[in-house]
Amino acid sequence: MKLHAITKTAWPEGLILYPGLLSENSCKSLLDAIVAALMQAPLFVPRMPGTGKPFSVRMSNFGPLGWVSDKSKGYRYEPLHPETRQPWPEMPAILQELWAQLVDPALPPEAGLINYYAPGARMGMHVDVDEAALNMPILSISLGWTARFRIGGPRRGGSTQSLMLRHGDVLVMGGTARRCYHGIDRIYPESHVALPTEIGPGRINITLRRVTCPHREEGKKNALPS
Ligand code: MD3
Ligand code: FE
Repeated sequence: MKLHAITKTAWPEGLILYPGLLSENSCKSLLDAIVAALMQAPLFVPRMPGTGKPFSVRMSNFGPLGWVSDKSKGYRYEPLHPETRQPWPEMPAILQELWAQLVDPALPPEAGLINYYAPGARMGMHVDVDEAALNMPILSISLGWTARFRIGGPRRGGSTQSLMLRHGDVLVMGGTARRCYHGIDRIYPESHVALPTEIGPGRINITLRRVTCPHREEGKKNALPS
């Protein structure tokens, strides 16, 4: 008899899923806040540095800093919307409270990236390294359609695992997971939850991030942790 050893990699350390943590009422009020924010700071199309290839995901932000990307300057955080040149809308209290409870009450999130996935949109495998505060976890909230999320290891091309992210789910990535490759394979109209008509069909993901690092000098972006 032939014995097969199937080595299944465990989830990366520091990845915590809270399925359905947000109640339907919380999801609804968060979606109201998102609709209001998008009136002030409309979704923009981020572009790959160098090639200018557009992302299929459209974005906006809450908070003092917003993640943006364009052909010439690439991935970075900016205090102003790239098209309106206005500050990003304020971080809703519900997001600030969630971060204080699950991540850190002392250092509030600086960026609340709003990702909108229309049907067919996806996000390729990448690591999030545009933050100086690489040791702080990232908190993500999923709304609307279900997504198949994929996470690998710290290097591109290693083994990966997938998990479903559904309406109301909260995912926290700290520790080892914070530096792992990840992406969204596809989204599914699995549930009956519909995003507000002002947004359209599909999925919204909010990621809360600490961007600056109080203990690290300015301009030393992406410096290795001490
Ligand atoms: C794991 N967003 O905005 S959220 C991103 O669903 C991003 O829109 C995906 O990846 C989305 O950068 C995934 C979950 C997530 C966010 C950041 C991570 C997982 C992560 C950073 C490190 C490891
Ligand atoms: Fe990411």
